[in-house]
Amino acid sequence: MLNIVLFGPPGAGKGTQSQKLLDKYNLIHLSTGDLLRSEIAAGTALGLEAKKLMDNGLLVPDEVVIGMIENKVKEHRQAAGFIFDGFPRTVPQAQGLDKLLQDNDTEISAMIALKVDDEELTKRLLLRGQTSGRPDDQNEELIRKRVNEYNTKTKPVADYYAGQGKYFAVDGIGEIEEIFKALCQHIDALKEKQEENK
Ligand code: B4P
Repeated sequence: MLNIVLFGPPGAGKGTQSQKLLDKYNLIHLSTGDLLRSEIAAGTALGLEAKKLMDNGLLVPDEVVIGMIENKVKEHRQAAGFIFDGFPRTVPQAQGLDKLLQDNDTEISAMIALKVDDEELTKRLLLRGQTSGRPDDQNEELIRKRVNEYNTKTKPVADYYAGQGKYFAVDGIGEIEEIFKALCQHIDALKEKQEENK
């Protein structure tokens, strides 16, 4: 299986690039942000709880997102692989994901990080906020809080995968197509390696 963690701060282009990668590599897209927003739209108890945190730029508890991902991985046991978008966002989530994949006889192939500076992130998210209607994209203070959550809780996840020799980074600033090409180069190299080891 080809299991990719697409990593980066809020607004780095994870969702944008995931959509393109799915089409090319026939993978299942698991975005915890999207899963949480569907819970909110459906008005579930989990959604109501998550909404309070998300609207304030804070992370949702680890056990909630790990549980959601577990259900989805089990639903798609026959998949060619997964793109994890916006997950894991903390080291305990990364550990939970490793265990879950191990229980399903697979593992993370690589984490690929999109590198974008804070000023560009703020600009992109404020722009998206003009049309997305997402409460967490509406003001600069909230966006900075999300970036701060990323810097304190999420960044260490990169070290976690670097420790396993699975961390790669690409420049997330520039044309969407160019960034996509850079991601594909890494993924094609991984696929080749998997073929050689078969
Ligand atoms: P997410 O839905 O994951 O939101 P995001 O990080 O804001 O989005 P993303 O990074 O995918 O957006 P994209 O760059 O594609 O999370 C939302 C909230 O849910 C979190 O704050 C948290 O509360 C909660 N949550 C989710 N997962 C969680 C977890 N695992 N644990 C705990 N809590 C969790 O797009 C941004 C904008 O940039 C778009 O408008 C796009 O068009 C634009 N863009 C993309 N690429 C560009 C480029 N190259 N140039 C210019 N603009 C570009």
